[in-house]
Amino acid sequence: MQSELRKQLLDAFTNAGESYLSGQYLAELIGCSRTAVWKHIEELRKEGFELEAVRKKGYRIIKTPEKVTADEVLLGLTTSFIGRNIHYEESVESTQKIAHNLASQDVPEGTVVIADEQKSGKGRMNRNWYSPKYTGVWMSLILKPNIPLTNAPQLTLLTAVAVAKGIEEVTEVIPEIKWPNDILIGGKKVTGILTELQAEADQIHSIIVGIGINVNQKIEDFSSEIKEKATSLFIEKGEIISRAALIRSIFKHFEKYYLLYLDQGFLPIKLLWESYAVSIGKTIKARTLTDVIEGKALGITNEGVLKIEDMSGSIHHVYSADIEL
Ligand code: BTX
Repeated sequence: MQSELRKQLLDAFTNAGESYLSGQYLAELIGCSRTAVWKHIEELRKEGFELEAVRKKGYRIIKTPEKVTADEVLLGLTTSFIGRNIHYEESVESTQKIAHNLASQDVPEGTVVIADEQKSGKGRMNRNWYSPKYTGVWMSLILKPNIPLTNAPQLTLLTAVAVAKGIEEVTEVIPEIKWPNDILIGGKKVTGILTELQAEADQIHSIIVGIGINVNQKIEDFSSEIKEKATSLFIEKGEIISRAALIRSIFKHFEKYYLLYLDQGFLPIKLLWESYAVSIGKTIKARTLTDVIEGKALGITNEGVLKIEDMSGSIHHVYSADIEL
């Protein structure tokens, strides 16, 4: 995890924008020696940040390394708790695994695990999630909401809205959400969300929300298995997208909607979710663990449960399923 000093230093550069900050000013602001400031600046340089140093003016950051390390994400982050505590690793099996371990060690809510590569990224029902190096956002967010266990799936829908807003803000491409956890562009999957729980009886200890976003992959980077159904932001927008900027935007929207949800419940999130929903009003096929239901998707309930009207007019409530449009 990042030291408090490093966080304060990056916050100072975030607030300074294009202005220079002197070593003396930074030392006083943070309450450390000028040597300590200098040491952190050298470490940022080693990580790939370019800092301009001008005599009598000080330092400013002129280029960032375009990775998704903690420093890269923290520079410009405006949240108060979502994503403030970042556990970054270049390559992992799955960020979910690490987040589960951290969650049981009582880390603060909003702690996030971010990796540049996952060697065995997980989808739902133990499916694989393809997570190649340096091209995507692979992260797991730890939440500790005081909500009933049965409401936990609502956080998948909330996450989908925050990710959709982040994608829209950073790329100007408007994605669609397919209930419950897919984000699509032009009918192809650009994001998957995996929500897992640590709970006892009816008490949630932690919710681990895994988010996988295809950002800078080219078409040829996808395996033949998923080529037809997957896309990336690069493919859709035609330019390289900053993964760190995308992560910061998602954190910003997530924190806003999460606080709204804790305060007012699911209803305001439902309305936001509906504005991105693609399946509503269409004939769909829902594969649950035990059943296949075909019919018209009527919408979601005030609790986030999908309602389908089958050919005979019966209404089904679907809590978890894979949807085919
Ligand atoms: P899902 O079960 O809805 O989707 C998995 C299916 O999606 C796979 O069976 C495959 O067909 C397809 N797929 C696999 N990889 C990709 C990809 N990169 N792009 C598009 N389609 C793909 C979705 O599960 C939940 C995914 C969560 C991933 C995050 S990443 C961070 C965290 N760590 C981790 O191990 N998982 C989560």
